[in-house]
Amino acid sequence: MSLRLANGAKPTGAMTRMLLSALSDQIKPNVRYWGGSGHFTKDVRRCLRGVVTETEPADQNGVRPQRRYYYNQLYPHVMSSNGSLISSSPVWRLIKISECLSATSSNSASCVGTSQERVTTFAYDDRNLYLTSETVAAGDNSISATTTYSYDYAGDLTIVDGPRTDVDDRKYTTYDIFHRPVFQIGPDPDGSGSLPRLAVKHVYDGDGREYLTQSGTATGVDGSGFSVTSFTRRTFDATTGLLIKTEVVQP
Ligand SMILES: [Ca+2]
Repeated sequence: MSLRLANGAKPTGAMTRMLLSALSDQIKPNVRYWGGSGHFTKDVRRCLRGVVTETEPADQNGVRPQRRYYYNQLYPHVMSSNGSLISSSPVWRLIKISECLSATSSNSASCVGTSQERVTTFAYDDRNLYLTSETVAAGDNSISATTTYSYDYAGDLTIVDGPRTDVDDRKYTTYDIFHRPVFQIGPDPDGSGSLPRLAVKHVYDGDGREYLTQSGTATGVDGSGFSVTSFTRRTFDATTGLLIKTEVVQP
């Protein structure tokens, strides 16, 4: 975006940030989306940082279901020339979505703060602003469920820890040096019991195409002890590179 002040001058860095911040708060006009049958499917309001509200058509009770999106300016950190982490320019991140399980016909947000509100909140890490957790809770916090995300040094998502706390429901993914998923490993189905984890292995050819997808089991969260039970094999035309055959095989 190229900003100009009223006198035609270019704003300074700090002034640009102030102007962009003010502009990003400006709600753009409502955009109404229409389905093929001629009925509208939803109204969407946006500001510069993203969607602000999505409002569906009224149900049989005259209630218009609505999703409300909230954003915050967060500061990624970068390494300075003397080796310390410093705040970089702020960026907008989605931090909350509010929806109503039930609402009144006159106010799509009448549930806010009650058990009838479903609030999804997002948290980000301090350095790279990777998504680190997603919590779905009632508006009065009577119930909540949190999924957490872990990353390796390269920023690849390695562990998804689901909301269950009574069992270990973590899922794992390993990557090759090109950040392509290699093993996807499910939770241990029976804790210390003898059942292995369900696992999928992705195999790529020299052109980066996934020509083999193997399903099976693994004993380790890094894919060790992998045993194939079935696989999908893809064959590509040697001249055009197009997929010409897919085989699903039970060995
Ligand atoms: Ca868990």
